[in-house]
Amino acid sequence: MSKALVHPRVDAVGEATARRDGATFLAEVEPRGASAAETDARREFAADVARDLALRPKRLQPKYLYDALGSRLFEAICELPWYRITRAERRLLELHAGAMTDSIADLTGVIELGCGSGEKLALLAGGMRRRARPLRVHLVDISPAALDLSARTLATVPHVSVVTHRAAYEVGLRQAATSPLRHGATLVLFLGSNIGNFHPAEADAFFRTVRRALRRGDGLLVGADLVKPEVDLVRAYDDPLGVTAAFDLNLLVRINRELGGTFDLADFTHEARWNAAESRVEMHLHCGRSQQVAIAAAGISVAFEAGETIWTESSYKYVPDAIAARGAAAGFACGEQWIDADAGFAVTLFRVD
Ligand code: AVJ
Repeated sequence: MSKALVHPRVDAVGEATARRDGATFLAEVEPRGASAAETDARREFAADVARDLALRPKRLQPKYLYDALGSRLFEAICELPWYRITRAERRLLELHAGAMTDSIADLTGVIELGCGSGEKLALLAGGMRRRARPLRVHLVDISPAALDLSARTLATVPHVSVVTHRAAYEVGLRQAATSPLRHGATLVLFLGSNIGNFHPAEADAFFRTVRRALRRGDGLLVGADLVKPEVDLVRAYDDPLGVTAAFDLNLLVRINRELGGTFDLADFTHEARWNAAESRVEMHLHCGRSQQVAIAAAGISVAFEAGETIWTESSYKYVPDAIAARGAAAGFACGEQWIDADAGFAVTLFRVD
């Protein structure tokens, strides 16, 4: 296949010009007083967008869905009657917090990866039956807003002290697990079916990374959404109120604002597809007519054909045994599983024996 077909159709001269403009644009849109970290983050966003829109199919990474508005829209999704993950998991934690934490003897530390609002952790801490010592909670998230909210929620829970790590999972996990203050056993939480965003090889790597960071007696609690009828899966990711569509399309709004993109929102529509062979729901942004879209800060101009899509997220759905098998493959002993059969959701406890 010729290279022109697998890359954005920009000729060499045009590309060089666009690059120079990109650098200029990046400097211009950078708010005055932006920190070095903010500038780096924007540069990385631009580089990721340029790389992923050159792939076939075109892609964008789901982590970029969560700017300030995207995070609010995600919170709204969690309240939708068709998106049952959050409520099902909350119910399981409310019912079984005692049993979930009892089986980790001398539990003194919790590390939550992707902390969200802190509400679930508060439920778990509040439901612990034997609390010999105060509980030290490490929150790991790349979003400062999520860390703030979580820390505030947990401030009201007695005997809990909070340490925040603004970092990617792996880095934050290492910081938290090697904390000199560490004594007793640690429980790592990976909730909300965030595991669903990982492709199979990434999920395996994730389990191995957590396993390496832990010691005998520690545990890992994973919440995962289960396979269910296709109509329910599709409605959960393409709701009748259009909130998920707004969440998905906001990624283009964000590119227009932060990177000087020229996406015309009227030409793109949100799509949710159940890919049974891969056991995942895919979100796509479908382009209705052929056009060229420029993204100044990324130094690119991208050709779209009518009917082409940008693949923005995968949410893998599990059967209970498949979750247990993933952990076992990484060297964990599978403890118990708590299942909400109605919503189709499982919380699984892994232990290091
Ligand atoms: C936060 C990744 C678990 O995949 O269900 C919700 C994100 N995307 N609706 C999921 C999401 C569309 C959510 N996770």
